[in-house]
Amino acid sequence: NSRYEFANKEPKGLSLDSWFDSRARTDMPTLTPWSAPIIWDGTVGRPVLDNYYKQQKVTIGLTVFAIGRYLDKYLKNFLTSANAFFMTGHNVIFYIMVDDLTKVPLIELGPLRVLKVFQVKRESRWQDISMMRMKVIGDLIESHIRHEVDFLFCMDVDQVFQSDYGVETLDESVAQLHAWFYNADNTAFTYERRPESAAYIPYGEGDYYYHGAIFGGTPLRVLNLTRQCYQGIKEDKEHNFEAVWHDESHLNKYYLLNKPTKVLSPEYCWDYKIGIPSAIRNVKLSWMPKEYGEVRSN
Ligand code: 2GW
Ligand code: MN
Repeated sequence: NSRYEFANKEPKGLSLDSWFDSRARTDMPTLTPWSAPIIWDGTVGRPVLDNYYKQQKVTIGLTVFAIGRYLDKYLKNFLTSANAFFMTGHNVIFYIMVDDLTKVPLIELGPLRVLKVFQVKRESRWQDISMMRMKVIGDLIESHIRHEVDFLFCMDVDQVFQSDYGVETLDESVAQLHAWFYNADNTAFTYERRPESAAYIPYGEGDYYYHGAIFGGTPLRVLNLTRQCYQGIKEDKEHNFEAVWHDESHLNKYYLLNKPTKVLSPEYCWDYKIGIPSAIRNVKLSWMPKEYGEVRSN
């Protein structure tokens, strides 16, 4: 019942078996109950995919918001590391949303990389800074992004790329397993549990706890996601309600109803505070430590 039509960008001449080995990891589930691949290190033959996407001349977009202190504190490291490790060898457009154009760091980009900067107005509450991303990303997909890229990722800025984050992550609708919950039972997931919220998920339901720091897919799929999440955020606001984990709660509700076609292991967004369990073999992106008192004092 979506307003959008989804163009099928699945690799056409490329079957899942030609690049994905679900048996390469026996320590972790590598397929969801609806048979979407869960990308763990070792399950992917990346050269096959790299060749395929190079022939297709794909362009991949990456949106990131850096507002207020997050602009000073995180954007430079995020961009520098993304330039080095995000979709190396493929065309990339970075869409940077900031509240102060004069503070955008000057970094030397690789040859296949373009940076587009947009000014957005700063919300006074941090919860609104986080949630308004759904609205702004949706508007930007409609006006620019859908004409410019084949695939899109949307990420938090308070993280740093550690190694190649490649085309094995591309798909129609891509969700990220949250590092703290990949091994947890669904009753432990921090879904919104109050029935008054549009993000409500009852105990016993839900497949995974997904992380709001990364979501992606084809532009139309991501547009649909951001519109539906923003709709839920607005409905809650009309009832003076706010979901427990803000946009992330609405994202989890969305993915419960609209199953992702690919799921990324927590190696794609790891929190070193947890340590390095044996399942985590190759970290591609990691959380930056954050002193909540310092950055969350607005
Ligand atoms: C956010 C919280 C408190 C104070 C400031 C901000 C803030 C966020 C800000 O001042 N400026 C800013 O640009 N942001 C953007 O929002 C930035 O891109 C940041 O990465 C993103 C989400 O905020 P963050 O990273 O502090 O939230 P986390 O790491 O606790 O993230 C999870 O939960 C959030 C909802 O509470 C989101 O769903 C997020 O996607 C999740 O990773
Ligand atoms: Mn974050």
